Amino acid sequence: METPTGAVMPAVYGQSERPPRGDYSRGGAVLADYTCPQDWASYTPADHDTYRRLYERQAAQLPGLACDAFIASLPSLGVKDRIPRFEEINERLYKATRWEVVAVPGLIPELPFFTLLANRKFPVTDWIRKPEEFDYIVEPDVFHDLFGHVPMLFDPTFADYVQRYGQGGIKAHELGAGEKLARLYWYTVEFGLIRQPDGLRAYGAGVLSSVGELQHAVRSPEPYRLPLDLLRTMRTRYKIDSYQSTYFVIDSFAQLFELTAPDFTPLYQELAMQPDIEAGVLLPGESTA
Ligand code: HBI
Ligand code: FE
Repeated sequence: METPTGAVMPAVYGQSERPPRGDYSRGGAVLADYTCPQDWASYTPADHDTYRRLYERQAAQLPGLACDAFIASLPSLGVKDRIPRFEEINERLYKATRWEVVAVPGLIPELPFFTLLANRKFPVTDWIRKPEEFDYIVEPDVFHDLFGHVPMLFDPTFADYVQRYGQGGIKAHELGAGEKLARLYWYTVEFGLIRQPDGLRAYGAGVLSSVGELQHAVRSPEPYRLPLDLLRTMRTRYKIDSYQSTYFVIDSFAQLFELTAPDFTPLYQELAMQPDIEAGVLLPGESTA
């Protein structure tokens, strides 16, 4: 599939083999870093209504399931009854943590993705799911990215973790370890859980933006919940189109930030010698929370 720079885009995203959904040419409006203007005028009344309904349903679910930082920052997303303009969110986000939301046509290859994060730019897909996809969509759309990811970027410590993750991702890409590091992203930024004094809560965007997974991740006795550990987490495979059967739990966002301080090269060397672990498996001696 053609891309702005003429390179052929790898069709593998995480583990989905399908070509990405989205218009990656936009008549030349997609730049070499895969960002493009948010095509706000292209949204239909149905698109705005889908966003309004998704926001209303998901926001009603949050008390007791979403972490305090997420609930405190959600109002900073701004309008709830239509798809926000990214530049309106950026006025508040940049003041809070010097991050900004940038529009992309959809999933982008790992190096441009890591590079945007390393520059405190969060790539937000600017199209929204169709009404018939209301309950589930595999690929990240504007609701998943805005509602799921952006409120957490208002937390200064978490915001620094995501930038450091991006910096580490560029190095991992050079070492051929992008897939291992992608698991750390998956089990923290996308599906991470945090232990608060008042109990377990979700901070991962994939959980927070999903109507069914929020209860499953935080309340269900089914999935395993293990303490976040770099090696264990980066050995653990994941599925992209079903609820997770393993979640990783942290005690604080400072713990996440400190975790990414050291150079991961020796970890990648050790990982290369250890077999992957399927999700939904406990190793001998491990116990689930
Ligand atoms: N592209 N737009 C977008 N959003 C993502 O979350 C994303 C991506 N490309 C790759 C990717 N995530 C993951 O494989 C990263 O862990 C690399
Ligand atoms: Fe996401």
